Amino acid sequence: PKTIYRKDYTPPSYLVETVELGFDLDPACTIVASRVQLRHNPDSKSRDLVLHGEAIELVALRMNGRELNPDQYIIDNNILTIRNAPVNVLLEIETTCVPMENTTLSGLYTSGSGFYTQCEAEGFRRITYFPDRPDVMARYTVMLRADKQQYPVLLSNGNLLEEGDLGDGRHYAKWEDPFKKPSYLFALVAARLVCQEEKYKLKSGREVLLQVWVEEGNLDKTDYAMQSLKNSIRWDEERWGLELDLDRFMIVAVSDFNMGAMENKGLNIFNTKFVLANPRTATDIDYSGIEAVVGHEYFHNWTGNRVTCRDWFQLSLKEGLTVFRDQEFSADMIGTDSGRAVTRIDQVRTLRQAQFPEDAGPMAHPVRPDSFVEINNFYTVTVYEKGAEVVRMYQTLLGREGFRKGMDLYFERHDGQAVQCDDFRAAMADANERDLKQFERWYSQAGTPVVSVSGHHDGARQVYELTLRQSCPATPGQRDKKPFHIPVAVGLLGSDGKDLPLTLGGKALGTTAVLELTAAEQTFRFEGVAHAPVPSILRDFSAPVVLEYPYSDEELLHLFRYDSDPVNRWEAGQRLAMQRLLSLAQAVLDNKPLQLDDTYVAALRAVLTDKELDAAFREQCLILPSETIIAEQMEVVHPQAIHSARQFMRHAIGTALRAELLQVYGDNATPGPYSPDAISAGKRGLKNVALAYLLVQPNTEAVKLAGEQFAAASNMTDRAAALSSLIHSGADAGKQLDAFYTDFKGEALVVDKWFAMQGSAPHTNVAKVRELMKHPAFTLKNPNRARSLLFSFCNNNPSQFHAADGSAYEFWAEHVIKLDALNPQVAARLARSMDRWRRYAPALQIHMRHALEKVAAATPLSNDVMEVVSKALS
Ligand code: HT7
Ligand code: ZN
Repeated sequence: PKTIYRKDYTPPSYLVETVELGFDLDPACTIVASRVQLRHNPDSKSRDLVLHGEAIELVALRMNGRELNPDQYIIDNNILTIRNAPVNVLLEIETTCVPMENTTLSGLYTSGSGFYTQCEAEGFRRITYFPDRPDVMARYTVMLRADKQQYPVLLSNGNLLEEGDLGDGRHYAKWEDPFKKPSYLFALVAARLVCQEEKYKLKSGREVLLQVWVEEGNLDKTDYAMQSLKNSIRWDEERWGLELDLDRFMIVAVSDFNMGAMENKGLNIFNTKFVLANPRTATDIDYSGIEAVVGHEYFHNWTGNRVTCRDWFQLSLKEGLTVFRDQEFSADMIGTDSGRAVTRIDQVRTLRQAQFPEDAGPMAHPVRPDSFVEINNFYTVTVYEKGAEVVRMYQTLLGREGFRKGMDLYFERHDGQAVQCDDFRAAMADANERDLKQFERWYSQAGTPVVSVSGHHDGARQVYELTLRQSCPATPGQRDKKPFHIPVAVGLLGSDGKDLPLTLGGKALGTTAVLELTAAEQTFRFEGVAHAPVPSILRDFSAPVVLEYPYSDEELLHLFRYDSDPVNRWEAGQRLAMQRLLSLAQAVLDNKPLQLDDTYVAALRAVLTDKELDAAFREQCLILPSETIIAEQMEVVHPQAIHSARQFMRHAIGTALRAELLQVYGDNATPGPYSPDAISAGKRGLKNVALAYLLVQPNTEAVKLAGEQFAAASNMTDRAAALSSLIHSGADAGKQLDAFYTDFKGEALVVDKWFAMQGSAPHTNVAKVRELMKHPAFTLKNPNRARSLLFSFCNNNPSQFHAADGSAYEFWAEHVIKLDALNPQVAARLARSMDRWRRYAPALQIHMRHALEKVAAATPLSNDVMEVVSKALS
């Protein structure tokens, strides 16, 4: 497979002015007719007109009214080239495709009884021949024709121009998108759907029509998506001054979908998982996912659609920025400082759980990659989540106001354009008259920087010095790294736990100072510090780095008790836990007795029982670092030892704090009608974490409690948590599992939960997974279902996935290959479960290598999977 390099970018030889598309929709053979008006691009020297096309049949090709014979163009490797084309070109192209056989879910495909499209990143070429690249922006008019009975709803981007009957049982709808857009934002839907709709008044007074389209029977699950959409529209107006530019905005839910959702102009297409919710079927986490994803796709309308990417290497320009925007939206929707901190803690967890490992593994790449084989493999936590951290750092460095000025200038300069990450950085720098040259390294250098800090107190001079050193580990293709521009937010705590006022170079800085670390080593001198303080470093996780500081237990306990920055308060608890988890894992390996000290338990007890603290924050403090996060801290990973250590610690906590946990369990009931608001969700979260601690191992009292909660639950959060606790403890939950399935077998998203809970339970071995795969509800064809069992097992059940005999690796290889034949994008995601194989104990590595080699040798194999496994093996 061919590697594509960022440095090889050349402008398109032809630009497209208008596109008219006609679809005769038929699952077995859809005819696509396109009329494309092109013009030579003066920025290009080439007169070769290049069109992409994949998995489609060319029926006819006319240029400027004349049929082209096969000797007047070349089709090679999915590229159609017309050499030496005239300056003005009208192309008329007829192609066919087979939506019902399109299991890749890219391009035009069928799901259930409807047609749907997914064109990002390179799906439009699976619909028609076209210069399918994001820097070719055009105006689209679309005519849809289909059987009226089967496909009563016909949707595309923009505004509905007309609709009517064709007389032969078929009907049509004509749509026009007034905004020019890249082909990846094209969408159509033809299906039997119903919608919740509402007229909504923008701040300007203009009225817009909002619609949420779902399959019949799901209309009782659209309220939250609609509410989230309205909140998103209002928030974008209020926080950024950005208005919805269309008269109509539609969301469509589809159950077969590769990712979360897609921001097609005016016609967002969503995975049902991020639309459908009612208290009976959806958990608090589902509700907050819906809010975030509805927001995310809506915010793309400006950051992605109005201003788009020049090329796919710039993906983080839209994704990092839009994730940052959805994170801020979710935090603002909660509205309290403590709620905001809880959302931030979640973000830090995701970074450590997924992004740091990616940045240290074979697929490590900069936020703006330099090369790829398959672009679909680069919709990563690095591009999305680290990209969002990079955007957040601008805000930390420039302040909220400065950041807003930068955003305003970005839109002023680039509305309607396809641009680069550098253009965003330039807008931030220019709007604030700041030099952000060095900041570019966040885009160009992969790897997680390490910031090592040491502190020195000079009592005589009343000076406290912090010396910061930065380094960054080598990553594939990048050995030596230059220093980053890192904002490090710091506070100093006195012995009473209060923040000290900070003075640097005679300047008073309040109680949190943002230090700008730009050199390999820098020392900052705080003046007027009478006694040695405890430093609280990297407050609010001000940069995506690993912080090293030789904290003593006493210092961490002090921070865990007093830090005014809730993120660092939580962090101190995580460090205390991590130290213990690592020692316990070593003790397991050395066959030594396991013990948990009272000091730690007492610190946890204090947080658990502190009613001044929000329930959601207490819940976060109670959750121990995951097995994956612990593994990242070990030189050689022993998954069973990690699992035993963590289980031991959870059991010890559950036993020592039994009385307090029971009290908290009782205190945090949420009687009355279900509401997904942050306070209620926080209470449920704390209550259910308490239940999980009480039920680390089966015991009569806790099994009874969980059984009662399961039976009496009035919402899915409590029901699923009770069942999950039972299954994860190893208690006999057969009765509840059957009841759950029987009650919810008609709700696909709940059945996904049923599989996922079992897939991730530590008692589920590979034989059990194979058995579950024989269940009539299991299918590899639906990505949500495949993810629910296979991904849960391979990614969230480390002690079983890494079984000593390598049987689960074989299972993994077999299913990566099977999935690849259906859906390479999903297969490549599963392939990534093995990324960190070189860090495991040697005996496991042998099996892992063998499994990777088996996949690499499979034929045929998609570029998607080939890229992942070959990078893992190299
Ligand atoms: N921009 C969207 C990306 C996306 C996607 C990419 C590849 C294959 C399928 C896909 N579905 C959606 C989603 C987003 O970030 O908003
Ligand atoms: Zn996005």
